[in-house]
Amino acid sequence: MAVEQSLMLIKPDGLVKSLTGDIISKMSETELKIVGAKVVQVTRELAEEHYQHLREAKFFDELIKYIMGEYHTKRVLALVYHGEDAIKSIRKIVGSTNPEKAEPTSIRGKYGRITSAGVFENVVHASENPKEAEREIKLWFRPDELVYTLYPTKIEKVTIDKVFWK
Ligand code: IDP
Ligand code: MG
Repeated sequence: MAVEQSLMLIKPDGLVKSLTGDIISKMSETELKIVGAKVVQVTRELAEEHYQHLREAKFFDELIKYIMGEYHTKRVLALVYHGEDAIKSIRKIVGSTNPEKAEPTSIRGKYGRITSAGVFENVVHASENPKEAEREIKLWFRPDELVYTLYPTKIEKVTIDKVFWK
């Protein structure tokens, strides 16, 4: 078994149905550690980059609208889990992509549905393999938003406008 990390997203349907607590409780069965967490308003750019492997799928436009929150709420909870066998153990708890085929006690089996438009509203995302996990974690999080330095970093000098409380 390898120590891994995985990106988990509680999608807009999960947030609007107040499932965050239930999902995080269920995740505690894995004994993995949360090493990053934030609420994100997903831009089109982030959505299309995240689901780049599905660009040709016939449900792509609907999927982008779904993850951007057009049907529920414009919020996604992004979490990074770290620990032994993280990817496989999370995928098991999450269940199959199609919520109707997912194990009934898995997160997607319990809470997912297929809409009349054919969108799989399956409540959560979980990385499929270590390569995808690395790509996704780097897409969703900056190094300083994680409590562990999971991947090599570099320092660059930049000048930026930053927002402060008045
Ligand atoms: P995964 O989320 O289980 O890794 P992917 O194949 O990577 O599954 O698909 C990403 C997301 O696209 C799914 O979670 C689901 O929301 C949506 N999706 C995948 N396949 C279908 C489909 O056949 N019809 C409608 N939506 C789908
Ligand atoms: Mg996937």
